[in-house]
Amino acid sequence: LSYLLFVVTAFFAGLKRSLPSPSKEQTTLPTLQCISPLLKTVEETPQPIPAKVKGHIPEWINGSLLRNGPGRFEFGEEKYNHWFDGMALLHQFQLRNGTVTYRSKFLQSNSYLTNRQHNRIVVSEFGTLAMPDPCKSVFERFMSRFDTPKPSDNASVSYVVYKGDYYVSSENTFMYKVDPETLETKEKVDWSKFVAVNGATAHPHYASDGTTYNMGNSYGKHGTRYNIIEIPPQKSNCSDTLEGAKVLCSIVPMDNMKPSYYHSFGMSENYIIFIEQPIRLNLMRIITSKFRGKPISEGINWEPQYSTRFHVVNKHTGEVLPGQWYSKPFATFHQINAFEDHGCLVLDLCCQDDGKTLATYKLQNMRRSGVDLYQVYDSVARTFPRRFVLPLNMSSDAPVGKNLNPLPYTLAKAVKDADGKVWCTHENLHPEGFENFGGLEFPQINYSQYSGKKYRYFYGCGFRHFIGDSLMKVDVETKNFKIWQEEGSYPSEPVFVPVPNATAEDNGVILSVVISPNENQSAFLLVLDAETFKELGRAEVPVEMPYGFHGIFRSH
Ligand SMILES: *[C@@H]1O[C@H](CO)[C@@H](O)[C@H](O)[C@H]1NC(C)=O
Ligand SMILES: *[C@@H]1O[C@H](CO)[C@@H](O)[C@H](O)[C@H]1NC(C)=O
Ligand SMILES: *[C@@H]1O[C@H](CO)[C@@H](O)[C@H](O)[C@H]1NC(C)=O
Ligand SMILES: *[C@@H]1O[C@H](CO)[C@@H](O)[C@H](O)[C@H]1NC(C)=O
Ligand SMILES: *[C@@H]1O[C@H](CO)[C@@H](O)[C@H](O)[C@H]1NC(C)=O
Ligand SMILES: *[C@@H]1O[C@H](CO)[C@@H](O)[C@H](O)[C@H]1NC(C)=O
Ligand SMILES: *[C@@H]1O[C@H](CO)[C@@H](O)[C@H](O)[C@H]1NC(C)=O
Ligand SMILES: CC(=O)N[C@H]1CO[C@H](CO)[C@@H](O)[C@@H]1O
Ligand SMILES: [Fe+2]
Repeated sequence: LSYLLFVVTAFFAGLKRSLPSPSKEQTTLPTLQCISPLLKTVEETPQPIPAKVKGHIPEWINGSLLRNGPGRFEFGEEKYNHWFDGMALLHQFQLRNGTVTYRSKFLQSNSYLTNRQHNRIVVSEFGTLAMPDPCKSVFERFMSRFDTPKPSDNASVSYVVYKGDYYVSSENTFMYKVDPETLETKEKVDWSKFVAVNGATAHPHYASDGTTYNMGNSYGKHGTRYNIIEIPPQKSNCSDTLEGAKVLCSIVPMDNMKPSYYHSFGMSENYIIFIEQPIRLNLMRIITSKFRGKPISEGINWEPQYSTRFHVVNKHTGEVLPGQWYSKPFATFHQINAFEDHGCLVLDLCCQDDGKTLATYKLQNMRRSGVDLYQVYDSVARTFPRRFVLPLNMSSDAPVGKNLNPLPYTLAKAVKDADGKVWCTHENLHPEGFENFGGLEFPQINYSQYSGKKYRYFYGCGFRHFIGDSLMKVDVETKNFKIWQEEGSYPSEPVFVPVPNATAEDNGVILSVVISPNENQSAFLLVLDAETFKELGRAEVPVEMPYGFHGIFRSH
């Protein structure tokens, strides 16, 4: 095999690998490979096509990897600005008895259908403001600025499961139920019809009894609230979709007109952990965005004058714990895991020291090339896995100024101030040298067995580019890590699939979809042994696929 496979288990202290594919000439600035072919509109593949298997795909893998992400970036002459704006393309890699088939379909959302019908962008997206219909009169066009923006329903971020049904979700009001076998779009579901929230995140948590938890904001007459939502496990009677969902508890923001943006939240066996971070939604700017001719994305800002605060809620009672846990400002999109130990919460997160990333992921930026591309990439903070410890069980006479973390295996600190606030300082969940791989995002664990529990391994993508360019496995005990990478290859979020009757946490495989901007390199589904991180096999699919966001494995 002519590809490059790095498996690095050693401590990386000494390793000095220069950053992304540096150009040969010493004097020139670093460059990055142009990835615009991975950010372009593609055709759907509605009928399953067979993939060409190389190596060996274990016969016991029986099910499908379902993935979501943007697949169409323009209608007619009008183009989206932001990576998150592209229309949802649903992918399915079906694995059966060592063979693989692929299919994909566009989500038939209202945004998609309306835009296609008009052959222009009618529905505004996160980073793209739909322009008024040019056929309308000047007066009508002016007045249309005062309409409330039509909410988009392009659920392009992830697959989620509620009551055993599959949905695609972004983080707004609407989700779509989809048929995981055929990828057909089924009914549209409006969160606000079931529970008093304006939407929910694309990253719910699943408890072992099937109860699902999520979070969403509400903007009522009493002000803005962050709400924790509980969705019951089964369908009872004829109750469908989200019936029975309820608000478990509401949390008051630090600043009513500037609530935090959150992309996910943490959950341990007994607690929900909400991280109120200094990425703020400036409601005034968002409400007036259309009038001011700006997309919604411009109302979201990094405001590091605020600290980051942790809120802990008892999942069974809905009670918000009285503690005040804070940290210096950081931004987080994905939590890795959380668990309880000796009266403390251990919280592992992918963190950035600065939260300006959202604004940088504009398509215009990502489609640059060479030095230009490198410079924009380099301006974005890297994301690193970090561990925080929150002592839950502090008596009021706990000493001020002392580290209250009793756990011997982590250097994370929690120090109480005279005013009762507890300042938490993280421990890096990675060794030195890890920086050279660009940090880690898209974290995944052996979820069904270890979510909310003490665990040992997580997986993720390294980001020496705007998109993932390696796969990693990190051992949180030793902090050793393993890596898979290949020149010119961009792997997606790694999804762990356990071997039947597994005895070890990492008995199973990692599935990831690998794509390349090189014309001679076909897209493929990569299957790694999760334990050794060595390739078992790959299934090549001669179809263009853009880089996507999240996926889920559905076993048969
Ligand atoms: C995979 O699952 C399907 C559906 O349950 C079943 O019909 C099939 O026999 C299974 N195949 C293998 C190889 O286990
Ligand atoms: C699985 O594939 C093998 C050959 O690769 C074949 O011998 C076997 O019959 C297949 N099993 C099923 C259940 O299709
Ligand atoms: C099921 O339906 C019956 C009759 O319609 C109703 O009395 C009962 O409360 C329902 N149960 C649940 C859990 O919704
Ligand atoms: C809280 O602290 C007390 C005394 O330090 C201890 O006995 C108890 O187990 C702790 N609670 C939890 C949930 O760990
Ligand atoms: C996690 O690991 C255990 C073995 O410890 C295995 O039984 C289980 O199926 C795995 N679950 C998932 C979803 O990976
Ligand atoms: C896994 O466990 C099931 C039931 O516990 C058993 O029937 C099956 O043979 C086992 N499979 C393997 C591969 O050991
Ligand atoms: C594929 O193309 C890339 C650049 O376009 C080149 O660097 C690489 O050597 C080619 N690989 C093969 C196997 O031809
Ligand atoms: C207007 C709107 O809600 N657009 C959404 C389209 O989908 C992306 C990705 O999920 C969201 O970020 C946007 O908010
Ligand atoms: Fe996400």
